[in-house]
Amino acid sequence: MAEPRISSIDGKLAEEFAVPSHVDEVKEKMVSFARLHADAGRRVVLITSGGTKVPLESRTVRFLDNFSSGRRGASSAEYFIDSGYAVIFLHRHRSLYPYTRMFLSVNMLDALQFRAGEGAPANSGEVVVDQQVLPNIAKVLRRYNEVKEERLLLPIEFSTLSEYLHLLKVAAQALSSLGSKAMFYLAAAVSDFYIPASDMPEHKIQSSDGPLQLSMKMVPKILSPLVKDWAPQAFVISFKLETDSTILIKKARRALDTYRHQAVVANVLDSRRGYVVVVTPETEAELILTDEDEKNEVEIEERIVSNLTAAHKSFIMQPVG
Ligand code: 9Z3
Repeated sequence: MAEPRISSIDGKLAEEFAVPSHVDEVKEKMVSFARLHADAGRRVVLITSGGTKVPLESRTVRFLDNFSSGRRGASSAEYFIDSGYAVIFLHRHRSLYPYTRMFLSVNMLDALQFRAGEGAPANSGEVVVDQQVLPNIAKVLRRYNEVKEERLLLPIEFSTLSEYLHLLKVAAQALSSLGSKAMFYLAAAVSDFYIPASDMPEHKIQSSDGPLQLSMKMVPKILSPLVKDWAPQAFVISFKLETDSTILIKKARRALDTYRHQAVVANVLDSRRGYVVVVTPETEAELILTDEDEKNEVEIEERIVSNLTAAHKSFIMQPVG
């Protein structure tokens, strides 16, 4: 039997990015999750969400990070589940999380009250939720429990770029058995630059050594082996972020030409909550929230997910060629 093709990125991943110790355990969880939902005839989406952390020292005191809150990924997870998908949520530790994201601005202790009378011992008495502070809590809790009961959400955390890259690779491998029924929705804001493990100082960089000059390498383009080798039949969506709107569509098209995946969701940093363009080889769909939508608290992720789930359905039905 022929040996599977090892891409140069696989080699680089193994040499320059520390492998997380729990990677095999996570892969097994993903494989059983995929099997469970494939048996139930469900489609599965892997969502990446939040920013990656790039350490500057092996015993890390300092690191480079980015702005991503994880809101795009967390809210999209809810809309995918509502559309009948099971979701692997590969997210940055402590970034926004489906369902709980709605309550993050609330101090938990302000939302709770004692029901017991005055003078009860300090650690006894019933604690109840003040529904004025958390108006949607009952509805969200009910939905969260249904999702848990049906095992529709598999949360996996990463912090560093290395963890992200290795976990994305095993996720792609774990979902490859689903063929075209797997979707990759790569919304995480991934660093383009890193310091290889072999070039990294072990200890904290000393300010007494003078001004810091960093030399960083380019992060290998993970989309390439994902589309070509790890999950070649899957429906793959990447995100393109720019701050200059005049180059956005050109960059999105270039990504599609280079990686030959199915769509790019293009967005500009400042307007990302209200405007995106879903770019495919043949089409460009502008999704825009109106003032009326915003008044009604419509989220743009609902529109993105609706566009992509329809496209995924057609993709699954098209003859393999
Ligand atoms: C995105 O463009 C996401 O939409 C955001 C969402 C990160 C802007 P938030 O988490 O923001 O809701 O605060 N993600 C992809 C960003 C990225 O790193 N793209 C790379 C690029 O543009 C390609 S994979 O070159």
